[in-house]
Amino acid sequence: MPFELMELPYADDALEAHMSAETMRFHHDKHHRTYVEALNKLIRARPLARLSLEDIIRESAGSNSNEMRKIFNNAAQVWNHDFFWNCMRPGGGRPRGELARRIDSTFGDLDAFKKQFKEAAAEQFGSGWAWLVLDGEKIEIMTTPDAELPLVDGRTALLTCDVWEHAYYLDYRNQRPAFVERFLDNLVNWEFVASRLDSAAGEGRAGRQRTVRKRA
Ligand code: MN3
Repeated sequence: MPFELMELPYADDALEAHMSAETMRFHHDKHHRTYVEALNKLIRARPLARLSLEDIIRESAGSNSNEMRKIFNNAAQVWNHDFFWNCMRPGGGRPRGELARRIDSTFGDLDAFKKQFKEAAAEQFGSGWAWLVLDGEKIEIMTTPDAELPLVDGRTALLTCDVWEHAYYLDYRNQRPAFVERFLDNLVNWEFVASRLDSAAGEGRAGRQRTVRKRA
């Protein structure tokens, strides 16, 4: 079964005040679609085609083969974009509960988190992604170049912002920091971010319980 382009979880003009329908049509309908179609073409008739998207990414990560690099880049960009669309919703909001507590205890407060995230996103040289991730027990900000993504290092993505120029050039021209600021203030779906933290914490607990049972 070939991979399909994920449908946006909102209308293409739903984020219009901060991300225009024109950007959405280029970014989702053209850029994202191109990654999906390229991936399907590259894996056709390969055993890899039977794997999940995440397993294709793990299998192809770090390969020296040119063909496998192409597979990694396209598979990772499909995953990154699926994740990015889910990280946004019209109206944004504020983190609550455990997520809000973790942000406060790690960064000081939400504003300090936003400042650090924005700085990291601005400093990512060239195309890439800014992330909030769970690494073991701690949450942290990181960036990756090109199509690279945290799951390859065993980190759990909680939030991402696409900082390739195609994500902001139509609306913000060359002003990446302005785009990231509007993203953080107005677009982040914090409930989705919290759900990622909750499920990762659940898996962590299950893993520890399994370990305990094995020892006993
Ligand atoms: Mn993009």
